[in-house]
Amino acid sequence: MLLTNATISTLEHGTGFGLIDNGAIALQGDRIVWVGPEQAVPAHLRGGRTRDLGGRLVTPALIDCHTHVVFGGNRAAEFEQRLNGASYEEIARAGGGIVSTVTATRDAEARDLLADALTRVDALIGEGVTLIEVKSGYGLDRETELKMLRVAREIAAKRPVQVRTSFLGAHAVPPEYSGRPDAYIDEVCIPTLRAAFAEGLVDAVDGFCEGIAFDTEQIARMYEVAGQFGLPVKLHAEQLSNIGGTRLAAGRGALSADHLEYATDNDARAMAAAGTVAVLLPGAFYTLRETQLPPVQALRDHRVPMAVATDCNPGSSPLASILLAMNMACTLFRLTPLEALLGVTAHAARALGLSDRGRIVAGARADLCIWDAAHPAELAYRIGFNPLHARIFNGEA
Ligand code: DI6
Ligand code: FE
Repeated sequence: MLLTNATISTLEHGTGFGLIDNGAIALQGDRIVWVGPEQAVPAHLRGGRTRDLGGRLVTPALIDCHTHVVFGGNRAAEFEQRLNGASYEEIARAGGGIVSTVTATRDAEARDLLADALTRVDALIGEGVTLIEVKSGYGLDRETELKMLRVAREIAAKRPVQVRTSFLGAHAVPPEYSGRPDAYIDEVCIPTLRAAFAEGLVDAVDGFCEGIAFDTEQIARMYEVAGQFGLPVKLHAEQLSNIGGTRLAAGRGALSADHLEYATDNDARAMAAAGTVAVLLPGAFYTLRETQLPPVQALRDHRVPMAVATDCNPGSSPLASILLAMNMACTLFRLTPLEALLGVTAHAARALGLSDRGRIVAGARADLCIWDAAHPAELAYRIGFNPLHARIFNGEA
C-alpha cells in the first residue's frame, strides 16, 4: 500500500518533527519500506494500492508505556475523601488506596476484569494507540496476579492492539502481610513472579519503591530474580519522596524509571549513563495535586530520553487519554510539543525495550496515525479534542 499526499512527521533521529510535506509512505505487510517526498517514490513501489490522505498529518502510532488498565472497581469514594482533606498517603496508610483496589480485583471474575479493561483500552485505541503496557499489582497474591496478567494478554486477542506486561507484585503490602514486607516479597512476590514467568506472562519486572511501599533492598531482591530470567526491569521511583529508587534502577540498567517528581540532578546523570528512559506521568501529578515538578531540565541537560504515559489506574491517575497526558506534560511539566510526541512514540517504545517502532523510517513496523491536523504541535495543544482520522495497525487500516 502506498500512502500519498501526506504531511509526515517522521521523528527521524536528529530531525525534530522530521516534517515532509507532500510525502508518501510505502507499506509492505507489517513494515514501512519507504518514506519520502511523493515525487521521489521509486518506480517499483508505484502502481499498487494507493490511498490519498488529502494532506493530512501522519505520525507514528502512539504507545502508552505505563498503565494499570486491569483492575476491579473504582476509587471515586477516595476521590471524595481527598477533596475533603485526606492525602493519598494517609488513605494508603489507613488501609485504603491501592489495597482497596486489591480487594475489588481479587473479588472480580476474569471476564469482568477484561470487559472493564477493554473500555479503557478502547478509549486509548480511539486516540491512535497501538501498543499498551499493562502492569499487574492489584492482586498481591499468586492467583490474582496471574489472573490480572492473563487478562492483560487477552486484551491483544480481543482488540487490534499489542500488549506488553510488567509484573508489579511489589506494588503494595497486602493486608495479610501488614508490617511484614520482607515476608511478602519472599513468600508471595518471588514465587508468583516465577510462576508468571513460567506461564509466559511477563515481559518486564516493575516495582513501587516508596515509603508506603518497598525499599531499595526489597526491590533489589525482585530484580535479582528478574536477572535470573533475563527479564528487563523498570521502577516507580521518586514519586512521593526520594529514597534512592532511581539510582538502584539505573544501576541495574533499567529500561525506565517512572514518575520521578523527587528525582535529582544526580539521578538524571545515573539514568543517562545507564540509558534508562524517564517516564513522566502528569496524570498522577495532576490528580494528587503534586507541586514538586520532575527535574525536566536536568533530564534534558543529561540527554535522558523522556517518555509520557497515562499511568491509567483507579487511584492516582484515572486517565484514559494519551492526548490529554501529552497536553498535561506540556502545560504542567513544560515539555515542548515535540518532546511530548517523542514521549508517546519513539521514547515510549524505548521504555519498553523496543527499537522497531515509534519513528516513520524504512524497516519500522507499519503502525501509523492519520490525523485531521496540519502540524504535529496540534496534538498536544488541544484539550478534549480527538483529531484522529484513522489508525494503521500491522499495516492494516
Ligand atoms: N504509583 C501510582 O501512581 C500508581 N501505582 C504506583 O505505584 C497508583 C496506584 C493506585 O493508587 O492504585
Ligand atoms: Fe503506575
